Amino acid sequence: MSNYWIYETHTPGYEVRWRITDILHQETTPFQKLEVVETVEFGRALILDGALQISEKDEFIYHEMIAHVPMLSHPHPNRVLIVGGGDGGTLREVARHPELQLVDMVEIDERVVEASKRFFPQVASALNDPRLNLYIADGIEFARGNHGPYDVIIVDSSDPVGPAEPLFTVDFYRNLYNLLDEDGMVVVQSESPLFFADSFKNVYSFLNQVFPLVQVYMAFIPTYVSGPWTFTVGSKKYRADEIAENRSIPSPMKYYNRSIHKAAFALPEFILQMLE
Ligand code: AG3
Repeated sequence: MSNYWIYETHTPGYEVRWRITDILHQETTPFQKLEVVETVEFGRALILDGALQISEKDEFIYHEMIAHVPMLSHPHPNRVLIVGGGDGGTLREVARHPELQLVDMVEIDERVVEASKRFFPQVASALNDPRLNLYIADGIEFARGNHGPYDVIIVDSSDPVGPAEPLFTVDFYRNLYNLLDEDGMVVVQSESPLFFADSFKNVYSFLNQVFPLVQVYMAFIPTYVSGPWTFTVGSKKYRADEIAENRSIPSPMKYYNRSIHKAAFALPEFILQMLE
């Protein structure tokens, strides 16, 4: 077996190493360091600035959960905005809803889109969907502009260091609020409640400053820092923990189902206390 390892450093006290068989690609884009490696346990993986973003084996969990929870709790998600998400995984799941009429995606780093098309064709599969308008642009600038209105906005960013840092601010969420229709909702990938507790708490408190209804849900993502991962929804009208009555669930799914949708909103005590 190969004896190559890559190291993913999460905090000064916690590092994960992955045995890899190959480095398929490495480049420094204008925004970040981008690597594609072949891991022994999780298949091919995309790494940005040293943090694993997608692995072939478990990307379905993150992408199904970030997409279908808002897409199915909204009764008519016709117009959707994805901020980030350049690999196309979130788009792939959003595109499975026949209600979708238009999806704008704003990704800052064109190289992520290119790398995904080349190395992760199953993830990038919807990047040629005719309903998609892809903007290679800064999400912060885009959100200040005159776009929308959207029914659902999904913020599929990397961690709040490097290019994604300004996406974790109250000003940005205020702008997203303005891009949403009067019954719209936004979901933000809000990091590990254990390792990035401050980011997680900030997202919750910032969204609460802007939206009347804020709800947190979780999924277990083996390749992300220690597993438990949070998503936070800011909504103008609909509860995110309820599937809208008129909607039917696309099939097949590999993680998401009706019970998971409900159960994902059940939070452990220590997380509830973090939100007080
Ligand atoms: N976006 C969230 C990745 C967060 C990973 N963080 C980490 N490993 N420290 C993933 C993008 C997938 N479309």
